[in-house]
Amino acid sequence: MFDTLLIANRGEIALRIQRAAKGLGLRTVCVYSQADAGAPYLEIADEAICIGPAPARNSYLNVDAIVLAALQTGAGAIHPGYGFLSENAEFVDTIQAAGLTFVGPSAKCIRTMGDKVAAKRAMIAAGVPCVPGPDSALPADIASIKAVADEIGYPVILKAAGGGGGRGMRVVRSGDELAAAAALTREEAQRFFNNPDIYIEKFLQNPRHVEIQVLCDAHGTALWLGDRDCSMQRRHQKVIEEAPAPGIDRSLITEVGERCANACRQIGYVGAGTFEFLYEDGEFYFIEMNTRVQVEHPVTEMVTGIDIVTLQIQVAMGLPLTLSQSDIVTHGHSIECRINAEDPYSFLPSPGTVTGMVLPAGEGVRLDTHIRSGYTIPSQYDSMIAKLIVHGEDRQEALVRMRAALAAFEVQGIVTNIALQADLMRDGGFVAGGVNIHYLEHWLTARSAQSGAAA
Ligand code: MV4
Repeated sequence: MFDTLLIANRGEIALRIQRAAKGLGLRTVCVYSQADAGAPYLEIADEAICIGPAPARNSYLNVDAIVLAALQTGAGAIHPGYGFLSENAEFVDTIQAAGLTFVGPSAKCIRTMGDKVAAKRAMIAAGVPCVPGPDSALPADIASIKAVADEIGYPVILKAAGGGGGRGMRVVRSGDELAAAAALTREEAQRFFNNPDIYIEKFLQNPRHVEIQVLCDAHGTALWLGDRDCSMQRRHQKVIEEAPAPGIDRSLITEVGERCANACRQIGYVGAGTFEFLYEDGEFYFIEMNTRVQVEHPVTEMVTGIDIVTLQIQVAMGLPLTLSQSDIVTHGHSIECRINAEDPYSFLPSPGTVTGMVLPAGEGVRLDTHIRSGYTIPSQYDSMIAKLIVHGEDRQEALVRMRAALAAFEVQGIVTNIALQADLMRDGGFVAGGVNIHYLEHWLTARSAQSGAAA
């Protein structure tokens, strides 16, 4: 048990976690880099500790500085948020060696899910449907690789076992490209992830990205909290997320959700997590598991009424979940638009100082942001400055509310993608629902062809 929580993150998620911690009566400790000095969420922390200069490697990725800050302030637990050290098993080991609690799964589970081949093997054992392809790393000799590729059928995709999130992947469309592609992917895997293992899967040409949220306690309860569609993405950066995924048979979702919960029980998973799937032609295919809370968790909170971050912290305290699967009922529809300080055409980050804000509000509108008038957005971190989330009785009402919220939302003094989000909320393809992972990039290409801007 602990009475003080250190939040090893920044921005909107640092504020989000603080709100949950304070709701539980915990003291909060925030760590910050010199670039984040003066950030609004630091003012409500019981203690704020500067842990280093702006570069993340010297601050938010500095394991020793973060653990030392926890020990110095009497924080008994550390919440990693998302990104940074949130899926770093060594961070967990260091925290636990210092006698502190990590708000998340065991280092063992993080390592297993960080090795995409081991993850696939665990999923197959638990009956979670996976992409066709062996649950083992590829052998070195090209003859064996060709034999596996021939059995799967082209196109295939080669992936780094230590990769994920779109890094270290290569599509191969015919046998004569395979040897060079395998050598390149293996070299990148070693260089980027310090692990040369690669694996092979059938390449799905036009899938949707649908994910299942899970929440498990340390007493054997594993729940799945519905699904999210995250297909609206550009270069592996999600732009819009929604829950539930439109147009998918709910009995199929339930079957996949139950298998995810079963997998959690089998591997002894504790905490919040997300199973990522590709969905194509009515079938689900597991690709990765994220062992952290995700940016888009609010859309699940809006349709289930469950406070995921609060339950994450309570689970870390050793408390049992009082919910059972029959309590998890999703109601209505929720959409999230990520608001970025970026040029809506070039997508280049556009940091600067906010000179004024006009905020959206109204029934079913939620704004998760750490910025305010006068705040200067640092250039060293990702460009997301807010998440605008809406809830409606159905998808149509959620769309109406999102359009109104975006129209009312102003962040003055800097450039944002609010106008782009507003255009997307009126786009026929998106409004129809069920677009695949390529849709937004094609839409941007078509838009730039009309206006000569970057795609
Ligand atoms: C795939 C795929 C098609 N077929 N695997 C991208 C990041 C990582 N989550 C895995 N990814 C993909 N794996 C097979 N067998 C297509 C992608 C992919 C993708 C997946 C989800 C969301 C956006 C994506 C963008 C490009 C490629």
